[in-house]
Amino acid sequence: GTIHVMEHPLIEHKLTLMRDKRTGTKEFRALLQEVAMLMAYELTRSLPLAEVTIETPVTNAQFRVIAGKTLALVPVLRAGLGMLDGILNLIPAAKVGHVGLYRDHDTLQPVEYYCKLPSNLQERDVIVVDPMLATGGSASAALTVVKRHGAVHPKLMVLVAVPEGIKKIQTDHPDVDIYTAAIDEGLNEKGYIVPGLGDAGDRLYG
Ligand code: HSX
Ligand code: HSX
Repeated sequence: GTIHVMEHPLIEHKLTLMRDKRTGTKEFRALLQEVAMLMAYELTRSLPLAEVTIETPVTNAQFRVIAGKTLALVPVLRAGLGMLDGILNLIPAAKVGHVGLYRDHDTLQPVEYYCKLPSNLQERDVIVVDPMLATGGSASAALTVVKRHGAVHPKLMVLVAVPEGIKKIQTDHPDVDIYTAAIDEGLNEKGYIVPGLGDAGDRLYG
């Protein structure tokens, strides 16, 4: 898949504020939703349009509306929820599914603990949403889940990615395009993204 780094001064500025450890929970939450909305704006740039006839108060004429499949957003619990409302601000008609994953302490493998997805996933444009792509274990597992429920060529939208996680997704899911606001240096010994912004779930929810 292709990796798209969504470069925009507003996205970069807000992400920098989020990286600052002095930024508190309330502001961090607001910034993540704002960045998610801006990323959704960029990501939807290539949506196909179709001609429709519209009766204006003056005349009938041809105009264009978004065509094709309804979007389905799948935030990975729990940090993915931090981006959901921002995206829904722009795409209110999107369907939403939830996938919950935790890491098993013995096997270190992601384990699915919750899964509720919209019907007819095979007919939708599915976007898996999670702020951090670190080792890639969680996102890869979430993509496997949505594919098992029918998703075709789902997309992955993250805030910060590292080369390790990108490589994992490209190996496990070569059909998946990744959209990120930044590619950071790498992972430290604890699996945290460097320089990163810490644990997104903890910074969102404490
Ligand atoms: C980590 O993310 C582990 O798999 C945890 O179980 C999971 C927790 O994420 P969050 O609830 O903080 O978003 O990689
Ligand atoms: C964080 O850990 C994020 O929200 C993701 O769910 C996960 C990323 O870690 P990894 O599975 O890519 O290593 O809580």
